Amino acid sequence: MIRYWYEFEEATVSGRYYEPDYGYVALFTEEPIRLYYYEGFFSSGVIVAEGSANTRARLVILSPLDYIIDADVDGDGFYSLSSGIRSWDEEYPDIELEDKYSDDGSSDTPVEVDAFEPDDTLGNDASSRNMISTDGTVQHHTLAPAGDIDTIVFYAASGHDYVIETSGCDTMLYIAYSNPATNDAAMEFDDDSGPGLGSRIEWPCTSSCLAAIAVTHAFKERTGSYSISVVESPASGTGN
Ligand SMILES: [Ca+2]
Ligand SMILES: [Ca+2]
Ligand SMILES: [Ca+2]
Repeated sequence: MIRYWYEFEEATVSGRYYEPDYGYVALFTEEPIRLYYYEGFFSSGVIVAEGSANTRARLVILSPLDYIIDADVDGDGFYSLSSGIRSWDEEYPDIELEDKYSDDGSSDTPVEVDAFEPDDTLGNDASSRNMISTDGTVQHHTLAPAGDIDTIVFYAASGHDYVIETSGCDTMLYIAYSNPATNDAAMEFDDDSGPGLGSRIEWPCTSSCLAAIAVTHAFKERTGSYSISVVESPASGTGN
């Protein structure tokens, strides 16, 4: 069924899909599939295929660029296997589902909101920003409620290297920095270079500045806890 709205149209599916060898699954949309007129592809929606004994697979449309496939293979109501975030552009080769949820620091018990909040945006006032030391001191944060963003800043000195690392849940790590002399701003990003599904960025600072870190969960609908540290060292290169 398709419904038309001012900015988008929504489609829902329902029914059974029969496969000659495996039988059938029931199909339904947990969230309608939404196509904005100004986007080239679907923006959101969740399609579920339900098999016997409550086993389920779902396609979660994250944006016109990416999606996730999750599976509940034992019918316990919890999607334990996931493809992770995939790009539609990668086409659809054999997609391996992995046990991404059980060891990522996420759990069924609610994760507490941490004491650093509110820190979803950088305060204008320096005293309202959360600073982290660059001597490796570990800070413990949570990404809760779902969709939480944690911003953390540190002073970076020209000619020094910095390693920013998270461990715990499946984080995404961003660092934004600027060259105050030229006003050039840049950003780097990492997902899984740290321990487990943690993140790690090695960043050689070439111009002293206040560097801003942002941490989010790789799955915007999930919560989790993580540790973060920043380690400063003299530049390893010889040109400094
Ligand atoms: Ca937080
Ligand atoms: Ca936050
Ligand atoms: Ca990650």
